[in-house]
Amino acid sequence: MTFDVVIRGGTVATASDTFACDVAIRDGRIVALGHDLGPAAEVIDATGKLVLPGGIDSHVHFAQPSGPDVVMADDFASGTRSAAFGGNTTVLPFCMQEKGQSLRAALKAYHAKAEGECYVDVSFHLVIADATPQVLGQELPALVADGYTSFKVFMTYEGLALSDREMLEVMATARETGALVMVHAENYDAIRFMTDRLEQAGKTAPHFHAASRPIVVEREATHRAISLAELVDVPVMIVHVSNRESMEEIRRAQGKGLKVYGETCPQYLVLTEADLEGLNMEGAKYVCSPPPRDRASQDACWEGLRTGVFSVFSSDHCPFRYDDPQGKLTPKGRTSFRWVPNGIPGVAARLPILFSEGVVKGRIDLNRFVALTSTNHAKTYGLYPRKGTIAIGSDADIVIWDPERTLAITHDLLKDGSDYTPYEGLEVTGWPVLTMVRGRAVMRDGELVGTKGHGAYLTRERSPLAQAAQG
Ligand code: DUC
Ligand code: ZN
Ligand code: ZN
Repeated sequence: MTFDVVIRGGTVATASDTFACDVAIRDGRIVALGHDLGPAAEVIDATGKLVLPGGIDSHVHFAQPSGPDVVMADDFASGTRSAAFGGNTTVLPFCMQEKGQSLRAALKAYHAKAEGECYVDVSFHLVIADATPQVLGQELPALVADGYTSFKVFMTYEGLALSDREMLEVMATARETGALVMVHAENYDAIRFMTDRLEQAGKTAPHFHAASRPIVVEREATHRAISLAELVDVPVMIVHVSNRESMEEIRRAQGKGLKVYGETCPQYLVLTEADLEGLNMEGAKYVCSPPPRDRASQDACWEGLRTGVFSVFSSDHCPFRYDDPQGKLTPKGRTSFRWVPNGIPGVAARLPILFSEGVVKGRIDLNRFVALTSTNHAKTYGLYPRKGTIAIGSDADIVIWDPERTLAITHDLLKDGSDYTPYEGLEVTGWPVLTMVRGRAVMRDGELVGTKGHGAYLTRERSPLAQAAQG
């Protein structure tokens, strides 16, 4: 029987094993693993390369309303294109509810933005900004049943921050429906207090963004989120963790047997607060929340990745153009860091950074790399084993990886809609040479070869982590 594609001569790595083996694909799925598998319409030579499950980035933002006069730099076309250039085959963007809006209306708008536009597969998390009885009692249970099985809640930001009571209500709904709650953990009042004080002292440059939300602000909120989840007896994922104190809160909870999970991101491994100190407004390129911290925090994040305190490594890709009045250089942002759009691009740089800084430098092994960039995302968010592994029956979502290619990251390699990368000049070893989504190449040797619209919307199962809490 002829296959559509055979990937020949590579070294396959999953979250648990590394082995020399060919991969045969038919109708978008992996159908055979082994040697001398037989004829195929296309044979891809992967000699000297790694054959890995495609990256799954479970934390990205595309086409998100970002306030008056500010425009996010990526829509679904450019965001998923950039994802493919970085070796990703599935991304999970957020569908952001706005105050007063129903979740169904928010979803309708996001589906309209994504429909026919995607190069890789996508599935939405829901952001709950308006936890009304209608949303909690009617909409969420129906939407979880329809495959929207994870929600994010914010403890900070005007128009997004939930009170502790609202957090508890959302968590209780998650428990009843078997959904997984993701938490942005920073103390809103503390940030407002610090921001007001800094502005009163004339400290308005971008680098004061970091001073406005120091580690204690994140650590306190992390502790509180975990405590609320403990009260409700529901699993939680603390996203974009930046430092040791917050990591230790998660570790302590895990040690007590609580179902608390953690995520960290590239910016907390290779950037520091000092990056926000560029001349003029240059520091705005690094404004994200939580902010990058210091070397000791980077070490803590590595420890969390190594020891399993963090089970997923995501980009938190949240792109704004720099040299653009609708981006980082919005006129209001020049008056105070308070108004600089929060977020940085990273979907294409995530895998190279973790491979180079992690695998090549001996901090994590290859199987842990696969777990942190792909398998654990699929397992956490209800996509496994369709996604996140190389196994017979799984979707043929594969990245062929050159483990020896060394280059300096430059923005032109990443193909996103922004005009800069915060990782410009960072030298990495390890780079994707082919990204395949359900058996079709999307990126090959730095060229876009896929078609817009090949990326499909994925409805998801309930997270196995969350289902355990039900009942
Ligand atoms: N939180 C995110 O998850 N992404 C970007 C900005 C933010 O605060
Ligand atoms: Zn967040
Ligand atoms: Zn985010």
